[in-house]
Amino acid sequence: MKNIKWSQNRRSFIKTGALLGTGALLAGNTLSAIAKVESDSHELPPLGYAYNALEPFIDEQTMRIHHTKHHQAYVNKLNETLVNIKDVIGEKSMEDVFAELSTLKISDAAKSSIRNNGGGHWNHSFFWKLLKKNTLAQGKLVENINRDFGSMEAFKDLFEKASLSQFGSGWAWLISNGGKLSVVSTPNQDNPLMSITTNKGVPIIGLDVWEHAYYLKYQNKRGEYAKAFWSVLNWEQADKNYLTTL
Ligand code: MN3
Repeated sequence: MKNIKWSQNRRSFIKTGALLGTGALLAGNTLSAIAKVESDSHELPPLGYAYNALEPFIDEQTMRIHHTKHHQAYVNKLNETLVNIKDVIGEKSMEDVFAELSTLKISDAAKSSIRNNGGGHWNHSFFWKLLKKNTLAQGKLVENINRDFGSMEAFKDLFEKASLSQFGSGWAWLISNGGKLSVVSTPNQDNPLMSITTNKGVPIIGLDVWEHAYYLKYQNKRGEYAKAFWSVLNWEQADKNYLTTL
């Protein structure tokens, strides 16, 4: 699951160059300084579907604000942090940086930003891909959910409980450790890839249980939102996520 790179974004460099144009006549070193920062920066990924595509289970306004305001803010703050630590981060993938978070030679403030804003960016990028109506629960993942939890109902029950019992903001996860499935939760924007968590594994399914993810439609009823999640979970994507861990 090395789908998000710290230095993924070469398009920004090209865009910046095009924007400046040949008439800009910038000194070479100024241009290369801009390009360097830009090439290390992340962009908000497109949702890949309309903001109202998950209605009535997740409403259009929530999706729009969640994607364009909340996720964008994580991306912006992450980019601000990366400017200062790019020599340490280099070409590492986000996943590798999460795995090395405890031992990276960066300031505590930068670590905290990677945890919150890097985590926020990764978690939401992962989450958007997991949302689609009317997909069929089938394949290896479903087979092994039955193997590891006894039944689909038992798994869903456990996952909903994890969503509810995460105090304050956080995420509920289905994770894989070499194929073995378990349900965990993490606070804030932590995720199971981070060295600082006790619930390590590869995320297969994740549910954002921050109030910003559901409050407009569900208010305080997080349990109803967690139940509605099954109607918009993209099982095909979840199965793909799982197959990479076998
Ligand atoms: Mn969120």
